[in-house]
Amino acid sequence: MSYVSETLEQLIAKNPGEAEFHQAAREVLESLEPVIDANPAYRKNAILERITEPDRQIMFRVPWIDDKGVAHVNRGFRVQFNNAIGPYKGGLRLHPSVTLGTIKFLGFEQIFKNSLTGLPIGGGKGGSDFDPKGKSDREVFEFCRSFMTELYKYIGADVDVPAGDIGTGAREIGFMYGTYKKITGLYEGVLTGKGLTYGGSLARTEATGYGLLYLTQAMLEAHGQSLKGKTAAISGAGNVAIYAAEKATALGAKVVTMSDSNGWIYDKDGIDLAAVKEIKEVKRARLTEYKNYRPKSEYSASGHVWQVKCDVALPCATQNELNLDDAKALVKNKCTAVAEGANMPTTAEATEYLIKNGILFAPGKAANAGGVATSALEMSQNSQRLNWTFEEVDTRLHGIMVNIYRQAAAAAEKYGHKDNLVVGANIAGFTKVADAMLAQGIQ
Ligand code: NDP
Ligand code: 2IT
Repeated sequence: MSYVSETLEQLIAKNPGEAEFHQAAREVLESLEPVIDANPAYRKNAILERITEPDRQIMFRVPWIDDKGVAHVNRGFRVQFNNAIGPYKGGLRLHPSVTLGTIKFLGFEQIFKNSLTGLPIGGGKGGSDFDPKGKSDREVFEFCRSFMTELYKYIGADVDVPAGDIGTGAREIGFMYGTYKKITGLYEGVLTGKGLTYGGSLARTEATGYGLLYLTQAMLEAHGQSLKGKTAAISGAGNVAIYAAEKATALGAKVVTMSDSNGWIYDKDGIDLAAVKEIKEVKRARLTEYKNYRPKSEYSASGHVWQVKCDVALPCATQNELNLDDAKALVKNKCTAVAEGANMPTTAEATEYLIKNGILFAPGKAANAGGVATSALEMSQNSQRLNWTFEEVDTRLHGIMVNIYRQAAAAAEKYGHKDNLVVGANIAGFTKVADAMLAQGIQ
């Protein structure tokens, strides 16, 4: 049995019930075969066993009291996966579906994504099965404070630096930062995605969505295409989706769909982003309200946005939201590119189908790395006690995304999988971390 198959078999046996982690690990490990074969030192030094086993996984009780005085208990997680190239770095997801397996898949992906940015950050992820939806600000504060009274023990500006993800935005980061500072007395860059008045970076809010489009543009240009005049389908209506839609529009595309967990909107004249921002960012409401702003738009509570005809598809909501049927519809409708704003939004079968059918495919760990890259730029600014301008951060972000595309494309070609960015991103991200692990001995 090959080293990769052996490691995967052990991983599945040792981590039962963690389907998303198995899915992410399988995708990465299988694409590493050519590199593993070419470098016997990786097997000799148990690199695959070590890179798939987190340094530590922390699970804790998070009790909080609601507005009626009733106590609740959620489960908190932080998985510190790998710090070979820098402090653990990765977001905190607050969503009722969160399990240890979810956080492990995200933390594992983060190792390679963070490596691709070229910046010194290791991989980690955390979160809770708490649902911020429908909670008052006071309830969210209670939860965040309780969560941080445990998490603070394990993090620090040079140790582990959490940030936002699904359900964790500026409000939650503010509450958590305040609690960390209150307990430790340290004013340090322990979280990223902070508000601009207390250490946040300009362009961090926009970074994941903008970065997604910078990488998409680089990929299209390498194939003699551009975003100008293209129709784009986007899923999600959160942080990533909103700023992906903003940049896609600025680069000349027309965005015709967005979605939330209840349904999706189709606006053939192009989505009114100011309306979506008001509904989602200000009112924290549902996309059903979009019709009040644009009576001619359509709302659907069933199916996926991928059934709509588009040239470019940008899944920006959550994992496994683009399945084989969706992939078939995209191919049938002559879509030319899929770039993942979310983490692992395309199922394994759908990814294979899209690539086989010649669709340009940018995997999340390359395409959505702009968020964490800009988080690392926020860490730099915090260390320097300086703030850079929006243009400076945005220019660096653009350079990082173009470089990620080039690195992934070059690694794919070098190992005989030209244009396969899944293989290329995994190999390029892995090599740097694995070589750092080799240099540091068996730890
Ligand atoms: P937000 O919470 O801001 O938005 C998430 C959006 O996706 C919402 O519209 C939400 O709908 C929808 N959604 C979430 N979960 C589900 C679900 N289970 N089924 C259907 N729809 C769902 O999160 P982000 O925009 O920050 O994150 C989106 C994706 O991007 C995630 O995969 C995240 O890991 C990834 N990502 C985020 C980065 C960041 O910097 N924020 C960086 C890199 C990747 P509703 O409003 O109904 O909840
Ligand atoms: O998935 C991700 O890369 C994020 N949620 C952003 C992590 C970060 O540390 O900014």
